[in-house]
Amino acid sequence: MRIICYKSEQKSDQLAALTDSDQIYVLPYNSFLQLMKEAEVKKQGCLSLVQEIIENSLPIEEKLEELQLTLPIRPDEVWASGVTYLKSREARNLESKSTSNQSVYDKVYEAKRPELFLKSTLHRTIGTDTPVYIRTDSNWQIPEPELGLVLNSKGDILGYTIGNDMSSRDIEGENPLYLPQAKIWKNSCSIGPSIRLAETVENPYNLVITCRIYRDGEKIFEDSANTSQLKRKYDELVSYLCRDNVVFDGTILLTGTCVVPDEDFTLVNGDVIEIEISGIGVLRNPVKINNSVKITN
Ligand code: DO4
Ligand code: MG
Repeated sequence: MRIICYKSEQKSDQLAALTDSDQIYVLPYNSFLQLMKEAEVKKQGCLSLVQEIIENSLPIEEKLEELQLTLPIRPDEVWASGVTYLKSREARNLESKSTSNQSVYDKVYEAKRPELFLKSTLHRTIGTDTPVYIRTDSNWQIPEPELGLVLNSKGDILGYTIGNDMSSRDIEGENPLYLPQAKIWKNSCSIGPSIRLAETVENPYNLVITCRIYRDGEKIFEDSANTSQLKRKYDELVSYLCRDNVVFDGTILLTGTCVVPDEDFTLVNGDVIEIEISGIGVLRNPVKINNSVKITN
């Protein structure tokens, strides 16, 4: 069972359930947060609440492709995990031209404490079919396709979504202390297109993550990874996020990337990024330069 959100005819956000047979049922909410809260008040899981609602209703006539999907959740914060896959460690060492055998990336990959960072806030986060922006002061930018955990304020994993942790490799490579600038800017994070309810995921450590990039209508990149390659456990990442912290209902925690385009690849204006995760869907974003930014020095 997946949860989506779409623009209704009245242009308001409409939450809906998408069943495994691709039937869509309207839910009486306009955000996943309302569904979460109602389930909590009723002391039941999100899945049983959704099942109860759809049992007494009919599916809508529209097909998924006909709906204008929006963010399936409007998170106050999106956090991300770094260097949780071997592939990411190698990529970070390459971009920072590290020659030591104990770079910060080697250390954090092996350390007990994971690397977690604030990736985005609601107003920097977009859904599917909306442009992600590339920075105007970077010449080496990539998407990072990642599994996202949907959390409540207690750190329970309520669902899984897809995230794109857009990244600037030259800015981070120049100095790891530039991480916030390499990771956070307008439209640098996309989430969606759906949330698969946790109760309906058989094994979250066996999900295929595929990334495809198109330029002028041609596929110029495709690669896949499996969440079985993750070095850490989801609960481990969540427990560090929650330590001495305030975690909001609906926080997203991205779990790190294991798909990295070759060294000579950078995104350009007009590219289209697709990230697919088995059982969740395809998150599709065109790439744009943020023309509203003017560099004065
Ligand atoms: O260390 C920097 C961040 C790495 C990252 O975002 C990832 O591994 O996905
Ligand atoms: Mg990342």
